[in-house]
Amino acid sequence: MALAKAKPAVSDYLVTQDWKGYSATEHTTWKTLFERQQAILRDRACNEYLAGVHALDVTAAGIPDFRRLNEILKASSGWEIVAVPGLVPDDVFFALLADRKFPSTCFIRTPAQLDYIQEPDVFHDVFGHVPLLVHPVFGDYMQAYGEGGLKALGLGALEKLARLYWYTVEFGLIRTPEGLRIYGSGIVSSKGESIYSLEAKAPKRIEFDLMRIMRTRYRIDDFQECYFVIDSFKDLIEATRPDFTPYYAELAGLPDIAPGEVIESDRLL
Ligand code: HBI
Ligand code: FE
Repeated sequence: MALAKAKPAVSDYLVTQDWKGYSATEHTTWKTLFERQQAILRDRACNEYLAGVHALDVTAAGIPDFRRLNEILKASSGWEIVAVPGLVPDDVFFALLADRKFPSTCFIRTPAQLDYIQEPDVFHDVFGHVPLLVHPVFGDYMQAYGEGGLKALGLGALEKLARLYWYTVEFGLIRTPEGLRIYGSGIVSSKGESIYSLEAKAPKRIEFDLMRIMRTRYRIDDFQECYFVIDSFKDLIEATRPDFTPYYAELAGLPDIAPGEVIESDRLL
């Protein structure tokens, strides 16, 4: 009889950021990406995101040292960045978030990939995700998502819950007194989509609706065909606070919605 393979532990996926090992070219890639996005996001990203960039002292200087970021991040929010080599298994990802640890990749895209890269790199993870972890309500939402993720795995509902992450954490828009703003990390880390998501005519901008989002498929290879708009992070965390078990049961009987489709109950902006 073969010995059962031990399930890898969360710690098996953690690495150390070799900050001194980054080349001048890699730091220059960060600088180029940072400066481009800073100019675009000034009037497009939400204030909570911009405040996080400022609080963490993330600048054009180069790829941040996770140890320095963590001094500020831990003290301000209890979150911590842990370095990972790339995408980690879902259960590991959720367990880390539930423990207020955000897994960040360390590598940076090549100069040829400035405008588009499918897998997360350190620019997406640190510039895109980490600033909002400073915000107390958003930070709690991310932790709750990790806890919900572990539960969804047990209920076979990961596909539904992953759509919530996609349409909020990655591609969310928020209404503010100054107008529509971006908070999704997939948008803030993309030059093209930062402009497209707010200004293009084509995509649908739909008021946040939890069940509707969990029925909506998404594309990972192009700009989104729809974005969901929240009014505040408090509304977002309130809407997602209940136990999702009955929601998943209801969703099992409802058809999926295509990314570009509009349904009757949609409130379009
Ligand atoms: N791993 N490093 C990393 N980053 C992610 O965003 C990530 C992951 N593993 C799984 C995962 N995301 C998905 O489960 C979520 O997007 C739902
Ligand atoms: Fe991401």
